Amino acid sequence: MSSRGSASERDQSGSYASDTSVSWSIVTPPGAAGAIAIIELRSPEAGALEIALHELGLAPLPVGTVKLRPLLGIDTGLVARWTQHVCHLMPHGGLGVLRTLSQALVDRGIPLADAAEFPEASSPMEARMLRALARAASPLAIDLLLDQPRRWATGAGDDPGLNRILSRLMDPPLIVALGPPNIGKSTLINTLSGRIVSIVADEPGTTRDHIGVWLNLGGLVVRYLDTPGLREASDPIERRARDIALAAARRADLLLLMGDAGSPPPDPIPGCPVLRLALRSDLGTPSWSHDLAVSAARGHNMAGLADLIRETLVPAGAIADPRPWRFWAEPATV
Ligand SMILES: Nc1nc2c(ncn2[C@@H]2O[C@H](COP(=O)(O)OP(=O)(O)OP(=O)(O)O)[C@@H](O)[C@H]2O)c(=O)[nH]1
Ligand SMILES: [Mg+2]
Repeated sequence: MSSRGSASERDQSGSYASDTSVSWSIVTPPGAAGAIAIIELRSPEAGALEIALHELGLAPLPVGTVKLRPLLGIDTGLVARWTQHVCHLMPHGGLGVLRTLSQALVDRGIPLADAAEFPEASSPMEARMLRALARAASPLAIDLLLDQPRRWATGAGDDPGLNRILSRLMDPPLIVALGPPNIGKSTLINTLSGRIVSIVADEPGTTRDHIGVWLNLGGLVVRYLDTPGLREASDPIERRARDIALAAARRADLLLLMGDAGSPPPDPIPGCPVLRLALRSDLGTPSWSHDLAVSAARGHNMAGLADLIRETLVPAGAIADPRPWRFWAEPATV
């Protein structure tokens, strides 16, 4: 092929890098049970896509046309030429078809977009790892990601539960703080973030809307939402604020159910991992059972709270687990 080296050339050089400007990626959602998948061929270079389509055995397709075509002898599907630089192949959406087509594209010298983006990578898996490294939210992800090409090369299998936990290192999990008014919820978010993000006052109903920050808890980056105190809302603004808090709680990866020595035990909320926290512990600790007592104003147990949250969301055992981690979003294709 004029625009790219063959697979055997790449093998001999020991490098995955090729001189093509055309790359592909799967743009339909990973694992979606759709009847049709979309593979996007893309090139920043005018004319490169024509050559690639020709060499894939696809007849010329003017920009703006969609045709039903045989796809590399593997499937039949629509081919849509959106622009000079973008063309979509739409095979059936089964994982088997996708895997075979993806491999055929790589065999014909058209790299996965990751590999095109990281020509210094020595394998598609390493290119994929480098891309993940660039977007990982948590510092704790770095060493794990760097070790993934080696782990996958061993042929060991991954584990869905472990994948789910470790995905929290890529996309920050959502933590929602809930509790009655005037117990120190906003003081806690201010202390955890080291700055004033939420107004504090000795008056119930100070926080009227949810306030969010990203926090780095010992290497795990989380999204943390402070919410208005939960109470029977008398006016519409407070009712709206309470609804917002409860809606956020339904999406949370972890709920912090809070109270202090003077408040009743937090109501259990089914379906989401929960930590029960006693705030303002310098004024006394509640009789209801709690996972940790903290005083944000006095700085008491703040490091313990960060450790507890991190261990609940991403246990140290998951970080130390030697198995490979499926850290990418699209189906495993190469
Ligand atoms: N003694 C003591 N007082 C605290 C502590 N944390 C917060 N407070 C005080 O408790 C009062 C309420 O604090 P906030 O952080 O505004 O409470 P909140 O739960 O966010 O209140 P709402 O926004 O109304 O729901 C303020 O006067 C704080 O200074 C603590 O650890 N110890
Ligand atoms: Mg508040």
